[in-house]
Amino acid sequence: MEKVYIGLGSNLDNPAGQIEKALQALDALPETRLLKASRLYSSKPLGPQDQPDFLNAVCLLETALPPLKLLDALQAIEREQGRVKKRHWGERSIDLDILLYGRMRMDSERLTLPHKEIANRDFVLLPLAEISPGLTIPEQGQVENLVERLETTFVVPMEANTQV
Ligand code: A4P
Ligand code: MG
Repeated sequence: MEKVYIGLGSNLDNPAGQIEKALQALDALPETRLLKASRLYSSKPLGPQDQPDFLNAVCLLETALPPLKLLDALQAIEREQGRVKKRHWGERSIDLDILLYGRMRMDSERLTLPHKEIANRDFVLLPLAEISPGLTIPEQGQVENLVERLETTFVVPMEANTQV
């Protein structure tokens, strides 16, 4: 079993409901268990500004699915929840990214691990620090130090997530 961190984001079609539903779908994957989920964080869109604000969260899974099988499963959940690709960094009903897969490093056409933007995104680092204080990201350092290095943060935590 590997410990895997997933980033969840939504800015369409009831974002809080989309994230809740995706967490349940992740917990229901074969050979996979949801261990922790962060609160929801409201964030300004990164990328095109003419789109709604996002809700973001991260969760920790334990899974026996290998990385590409897990990516297939995430993309199936995205399709199931009606995600339609509109534009790069654009609006979406649900986006599921593999942030970390254990300490694995990988750079293939379909999958880069750790996620290539992990150290630059407040809406990823703040919820990661919430559920796993002291977490180190391979080659990048400790999550709290990465948060300090951000120039600005625009994310605001919502009420506690009672899911897990
Ligand atoms: N891919 C490669 N590595 C990974 C990985 N570690 N996890 C590939 C998941 N997928 C990975 O992604 C395109 C391809 O990345 C996938 O087919 C997969 O094979 P995509 O989600 O279809 O979307 P995209 O928009 O073209 O690019 P990208 O870089 O994935 O966008 P992001 O990074 O997902 O950004 N603003 C706020 N505040 N909050 C957000 O959550 N999200 C986005 C989307 C933009 N702005 C945002 C947010
Ligand atoms: Mg994505």
